[in-house]
Amino acid sequence: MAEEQTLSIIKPDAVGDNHIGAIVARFEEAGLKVVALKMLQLTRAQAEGFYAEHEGRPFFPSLVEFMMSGPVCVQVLQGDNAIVRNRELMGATNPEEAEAGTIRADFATAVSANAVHGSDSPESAAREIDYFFNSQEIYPR
Ligand code: DAT
Ligand code: MG
Repeated sequence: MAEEQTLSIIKPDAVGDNHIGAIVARFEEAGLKVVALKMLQLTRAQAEGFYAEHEGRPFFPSLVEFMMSGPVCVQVLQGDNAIVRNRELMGATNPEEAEAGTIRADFATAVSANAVHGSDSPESAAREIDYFFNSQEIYPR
């Protein structure tokens, strides 16, 4: 397995529910290192651009509204096999299908308010990290 970086977003529902620390703790307890982190309020253009792969899907407009509904916390996680590892920690997209003990099982309330985003491939991770961070904002260690 290779040392990787992946993009994680704590979505507006989880930020609003005061779960930033609990979610970041899941990453750190699993051995993933937070090598970049910031809070921001997404503009419509940022939300649409981030989720461009889903444009045209029936849920796209509500997904964009949801992502703009409050501040998000975006972070770069680094570690062995970080992309898959983060997806495992997150659990399934629909929290009703997420395994017990995963972030979405514990903190998400609906598929449309599912607490976290995580890159799903090395290609997505590269694009998504670059979408939110410049190289000077990332502190690999
Ligand atoms: P994931 O976030 O697990 O990578 P995805 O890329 O398929 O899932 O979808 C991106 C987000 O879009 C997902 O986190 C929540 C929303 N979404 C996906 N499918 C949905 C659906 N059927 N109804 C409502 N929202 C949905
Ligand atoms: Mg996805």
